[in-house]
Amino acid sequence: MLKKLICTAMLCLSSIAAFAHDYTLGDITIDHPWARATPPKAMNAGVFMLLTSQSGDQLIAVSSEIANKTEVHEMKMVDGVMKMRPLPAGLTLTPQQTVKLVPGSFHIMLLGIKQALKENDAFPLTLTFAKAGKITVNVKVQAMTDLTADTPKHGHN
Ligand SMILES: [Cu+2]
Repeated sequence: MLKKLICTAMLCLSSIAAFAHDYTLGDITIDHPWARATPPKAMNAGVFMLLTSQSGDQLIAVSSEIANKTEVHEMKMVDGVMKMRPLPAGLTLTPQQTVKLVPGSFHIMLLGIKQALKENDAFPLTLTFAKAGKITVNVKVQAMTDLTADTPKHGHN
């Protein structure tokens, strides 16, 4: 149901919403990992998904062969400017609460991507959780022209 709500908000095509694209690892559900398509010379890209842990966990590492570096970021207002910064200890998953990695909030940042991300492409991303361990998910690339207002701008502290 959550996926449907999220996809409606992002004006997903119904074919994307219908695509079975969930993963489970231990008691963690990873729902609809996707990345926003990038312009041809882009250096960075954002990856989004919904994470739910029944007993609580911590996303401590992320990696992908398509980027030089991969970080978990949060977005915060600093002096009236929205900035993103890495979460050094990773992302906390509170028991039974869905953590939404969505544009404008938490996200996984691919830094130094080796190629532009094109709509309908897919690539592997490995997530490591403190308790549940490791899983590699397939990230779908989607065009998100309706959400260009929060295209990642990098203001790393
Ligand atoms: Cu970022």
